[in-house]
Amino acid sequence: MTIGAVNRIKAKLGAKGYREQPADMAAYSADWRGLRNGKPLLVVLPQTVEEVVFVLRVCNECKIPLVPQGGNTGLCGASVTDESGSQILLNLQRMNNVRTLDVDGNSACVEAGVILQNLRTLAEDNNRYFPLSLGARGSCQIGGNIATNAGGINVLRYGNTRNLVLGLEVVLADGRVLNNLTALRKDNTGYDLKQLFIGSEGTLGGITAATLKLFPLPKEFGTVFVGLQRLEDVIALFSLCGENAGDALCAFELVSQRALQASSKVLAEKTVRLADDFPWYVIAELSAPRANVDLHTRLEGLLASALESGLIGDAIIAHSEAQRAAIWLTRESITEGQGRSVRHDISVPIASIPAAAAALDKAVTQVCEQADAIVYGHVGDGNLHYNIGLPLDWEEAQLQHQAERISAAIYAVTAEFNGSFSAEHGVGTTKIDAFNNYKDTQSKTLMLDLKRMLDPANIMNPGVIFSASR
Ligand code: FAD
Ligand code: 2HG
Ligand code: ZN
Repeated sequence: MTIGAVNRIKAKLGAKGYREQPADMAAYSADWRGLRNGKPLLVVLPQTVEEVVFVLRVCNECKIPLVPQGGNTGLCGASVTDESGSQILLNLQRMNNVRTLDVDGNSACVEAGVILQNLRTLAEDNNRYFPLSLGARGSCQIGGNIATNAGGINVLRYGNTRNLVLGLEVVLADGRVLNNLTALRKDNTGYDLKQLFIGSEGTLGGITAATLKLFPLPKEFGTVFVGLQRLEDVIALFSLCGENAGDALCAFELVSQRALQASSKVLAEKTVRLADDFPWYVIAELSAPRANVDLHTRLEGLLASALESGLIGDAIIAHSEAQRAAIWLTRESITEGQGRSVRHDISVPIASIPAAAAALDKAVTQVCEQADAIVYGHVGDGNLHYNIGLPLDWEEAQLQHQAERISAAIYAVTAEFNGSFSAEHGVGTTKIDAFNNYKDTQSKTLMLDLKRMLDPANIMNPGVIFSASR
């Protein structure tokens, strides 16, 4: 039955539409973190909605599990198949058309395989802005961004991916197409079904296209790199920036000294430098849609008063686009520079961050004295990457054992502070224990009911969010 199904899919998609040799499938098989090295039954590369429909119908009929994949930059082990050789990998890269661009209406309808940076560039070429921005923007795809409800550095001003989606086209597990590709800003005609698929991590259907919001293109940026002594001061600076800049504040990111070290490992030279080292750094950015709005003067005033009151220790303002890019490169290189750490993307209420960080430090050290905390993140959203490096000479089994204990301690502290065990990257396969332990029972039950209704044969990314056995 499986061989027949594979042959039908191959015949329908043609030679460009699939890969079947292990060497050709290798590029799609391992995830970015190297956590999973899958063995797909077949990699399919459809180019049209009709082809996606065909693949899903056949998989549903023959009960073949299927893993949707975009740019394969996900960080929670959900974007590749398992090692059984029984799952099909559905990569959307060839569905990369821009269907419509409505400049006056501030929206674009694009297919799922469009690379995030390409959409940002297209918007910019048309004097518009697509604000989703993350280190993986040159590789990740719109479908993946939507399926993970990606965050990034501009959530503070523009919201998560969820807030950027006006409409969706989704192929359901049984091959039916949900066409919700509206560009309407207001529509109260019953349930907002697109929300179900945003953040669903490929477990409910294959997203094939989306209508997305565009914004006026910022013409002026004010970007600053600040050194501070205490996390309490970081939170006070956040309040000050909000009070002074209001909606112009679009990013407020935290970098610890240890995270800065990690970043400088992958940069040829330190791109941002203050005269002294500080335990904490903040990257804050203001933007304005009009040129010649003097954000720098506003920032200088704000920073001068913060310096005078001792809230901050030092600061650099970017005076050119190159300096601004260097500041952001420093922030974005942390992910790569830390190597294989135990990663977390927790959130807590913003005011609790200093107390939560102290409790996290204590709990992690109690579990493992060698833990090397690499802390950074989207502090303006209450979202911390509290990542833990472990000794490089440890055996894999020892690493695994300690990683599990450390993550359990981190999630327990996060729960004490009424936080979330995943603010950004999703549950995937790596946070199923946390999902089982910390997600409330009613939500879990309702999610499973929805999953069973939309995907009764459990073919869509099985083993992601919910345990494979369900
Ligand atoms: P993939 O990794 O291919 O897939 C991710 C999930 O989406 C999987 O569950 C997959 O099955 C599903 N999926 C993919 N495409 C579809 C589709 N068309 N239909 C249905 N399901 C689909 N994330 C953040 O939130 N914020 C950050 O700041 C951030 N920074 C990052 C920096 C780096 C250097 C890296 C490597 C990753 C970063 N990430 C970040 C994580 C990752 O980039 C995002 O989760 C991104 O949205 C994933 O997009 P992708 O196209 O690579 O999806
Ligand atoms: C970021 O904020 C990403 O840079 C990646 O979400 C986080 O490296 C990580 O774990
Ligand atoms: Zn992040």
